[in-house]
Amino acid sequence: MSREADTALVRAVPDSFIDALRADVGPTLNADVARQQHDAYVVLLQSGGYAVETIAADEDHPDCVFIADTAIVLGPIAVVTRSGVPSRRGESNPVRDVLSERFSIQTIKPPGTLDGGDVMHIGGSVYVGHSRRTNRNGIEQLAEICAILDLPLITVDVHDGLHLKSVVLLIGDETVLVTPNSVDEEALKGLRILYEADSERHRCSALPIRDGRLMVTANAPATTDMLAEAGYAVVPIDVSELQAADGGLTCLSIIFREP
Ligand code: CIR
Repeated sequence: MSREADTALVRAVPDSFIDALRADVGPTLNADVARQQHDAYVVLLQSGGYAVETIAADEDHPDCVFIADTAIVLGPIAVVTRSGVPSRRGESNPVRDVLSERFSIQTIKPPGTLDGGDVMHIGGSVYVGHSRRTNRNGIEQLAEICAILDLPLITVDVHDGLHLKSVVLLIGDETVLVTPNSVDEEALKGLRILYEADSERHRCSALPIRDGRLMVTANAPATTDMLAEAGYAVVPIDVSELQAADGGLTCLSIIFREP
């Protein structure tokens, strides 16, 4: 899992972030606040032992900071995705350029759609969310890529959440933090499940970092306490402005081990 990884690829916040996609209309987004919070996220990754590489912001793509949706790294292969939302499809090119220096590239082609936020690599298996953003054809293309790597692919139906990793988060070896009643949990059998507090439904995001700590969003104190009691070395971080655009901690970086 990510503890063996050593590079985190991130993307800067554009001024156009104020036009980022979001399910619910809320107060106007603030790009400066998002940038400060993103900076803190980068510092935390660096303190956790990652070399952080930053791709410049793209003003034509308000959601570009959510870089994890554009590509996933599976061993020696980087899969360049094809977003389920057309306005995000142009985000991939510079990410592909950076990853192609290190990995062999596979690309999801039409009519397939796949967002990186729907793909989770746990131990010897890959889990993919069938969601509003990732369709059956995208999953079939990913299955062909996983077959090259001899990795079983498990499909998880996402009922209530943008992406699989909006509601199922890898927080440690074979352990996931799940938003209750958000996915078909049958698909997760064999994994240890901890649940997000009901009072914080869809608020908590978490990301394990290389030094063994667990980054957790600051807006979820009850879930954070539960995780601390379960033995996790939690480190809260405020990314509320990025969450206001439906992002979480996993979608802000592509973490990989240098080949
Ligand atoms: C979107 O709707 O695509 C962005 N505003 C948020 C993407 C968040 N990505 C993720 O959870 N993997």
